[in-house]
Amino acid sequence: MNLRDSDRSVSGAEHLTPRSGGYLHPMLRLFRAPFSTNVERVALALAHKGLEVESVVIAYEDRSPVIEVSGQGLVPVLVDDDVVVPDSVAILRYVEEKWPDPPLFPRDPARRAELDVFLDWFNGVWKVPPNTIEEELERDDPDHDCVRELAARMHDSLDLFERLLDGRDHLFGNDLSAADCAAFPFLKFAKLRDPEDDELFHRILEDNLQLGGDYPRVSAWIDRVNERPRA
Ligand SMILES: N[C@@H](CCC(=O)N[C@@H](CS)C(=O)NCC(=O)O)C(=O)O
Repeated sequence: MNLRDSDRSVSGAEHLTPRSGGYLHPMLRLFRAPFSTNVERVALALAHKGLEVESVVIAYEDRSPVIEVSGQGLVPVLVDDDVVVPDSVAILRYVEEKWPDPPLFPRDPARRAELDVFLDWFNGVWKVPPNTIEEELERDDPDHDCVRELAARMHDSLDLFERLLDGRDHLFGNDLSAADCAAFPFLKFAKLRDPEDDELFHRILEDNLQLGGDYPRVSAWIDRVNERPRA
């Protein structure tokens, strides 16, 4: 999506100056909201690439700044000069294409395809139980059997992540990749939740991903990725 010159002024949002210590791309802006999992995906990726951004922090009660710039109301949205990129995974791919080093996607086509499959699975399959639990709990008469079944599915998925981390520091190898950027902001709730963050979706993640001392590799990976910088 192209952004016309006349659209560049965005009102009603708090503009932050970039944090110190990195390269400031003069035309890179990130529309974000506090505690957003999908924004954190992008913040990890941008920091990995050494890119700094001007942040435009929106409140969910007033999406007008992000709608004005992207035609839709969800964050993150990355604005690079006259290119507007909504959607966290699309942003990860865009950033990789434009700033390939250090990489977040494998250069080998087969390994790249495996990572593409993981990203589709995480968004299209793994996220379904927590999203459905949230929808159920927001109903007047939640189906508690359904919630219990989905909660068990969430917890069982920890086995898979524990195995993905067998013998390596990150989900797709020893180095950070787009898989870690995509999964960490959700899985981190197994250990970490900001006390100020009381979003229902995040409490569902926290409640149903408890490690209980059983997933040492997942636990160490959460600590490892959490130490990384965010843009
Ligand atoms: N597929 C989008 C989803 C974006 C999304 O759902 N963003 C959330 C924040 S994590 C949002 O803007 N929520 C506002 C709302 O749902 O009202 C992506 O991956 O970026």
